[in-house]
Amino acid sequence: GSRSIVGKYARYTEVMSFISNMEIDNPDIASTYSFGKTFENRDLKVLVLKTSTSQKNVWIDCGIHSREWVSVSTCVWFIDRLIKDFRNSDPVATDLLNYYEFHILPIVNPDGYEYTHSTFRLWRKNRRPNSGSSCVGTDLNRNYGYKWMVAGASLNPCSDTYAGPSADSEVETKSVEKAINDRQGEWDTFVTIHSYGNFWMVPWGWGSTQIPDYSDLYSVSKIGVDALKSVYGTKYSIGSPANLLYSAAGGSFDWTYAVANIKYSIALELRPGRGEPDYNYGFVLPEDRAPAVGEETYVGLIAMIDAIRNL
Ligand code: ING
Ligand code: ZN
Repeated sequence: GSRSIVGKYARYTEVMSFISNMEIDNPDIASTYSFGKTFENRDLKVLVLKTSTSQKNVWIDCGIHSREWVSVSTCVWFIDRLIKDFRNSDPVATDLLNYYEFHILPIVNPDGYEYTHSTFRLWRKNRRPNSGSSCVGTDLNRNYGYKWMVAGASLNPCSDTYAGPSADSEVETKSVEKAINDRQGEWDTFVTIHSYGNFWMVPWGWGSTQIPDYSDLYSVSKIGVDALKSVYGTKYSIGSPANLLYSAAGGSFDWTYAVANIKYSIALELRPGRGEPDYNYGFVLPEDRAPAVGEETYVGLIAMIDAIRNL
């Protein structure tokens, strides 16, 4: 089968085939690398888009929480659009690919993602069993090794925000940290994509103190949300998880900001947002919204990253 998965809620193997096909069809700019295996032995595979002149890296990941399907479809949309814009000699896409290597991980948590397709639509965590409990899984966005367990996380394996037995206990978490550490000093931007709520977020997740770079991150985020809104009028709020949602420690972007030293560490919550007709769908946003969410998010992220490049 070879249906196009762009703008669809695709399965893990379809997303892996998609990035392999991108690599085969675009050998001048696209390559892939695997940096680990999940508990259920699925490949953690990144698509890289770059030209020979790139000098800094951007990381974008999706699907750390398996039920957030529109996150995964948005990473696929981003890949498709960036390649098309580059092929069409769009000036911003050309400048961006001449300066940046984009490392895109479309599914951080493939075991959980497949479980949401096969068994339970609202599963959030990974799928590693917990010793001494019949409850399965760790919340990967509570498992990263910075201020682990200081807020908004649980030590109960049955909780949806179970932080794991220790920081970095999960192979998915450890592997992402290693992939980033292996290219230390090359990153200037990290974006991790969730749903839902229409939030464009800056650290910290762990608590409500403001980061030293808040005004710089706010400025580029404002450029992102303004560009995003220009597409279909979707309104985003900018702030930290602690201020917009709740405090939550052990999240990936606290780690990338504090430990990996990636200044522009950003987390998105895609649609639906409060006050929108779709709000009650929550994580179960209908698939026919995926193209619009992908498109507006692409436009917002490209605007933000181009602003960072021009600093
Ligand atoms: N929201 C995120 C969560 O992990 C978040 C919010 C992002 C918290 C980054 C901390 C750091 O709870 C969803 N919907 O998962
Ligand atoms: Zn999430």
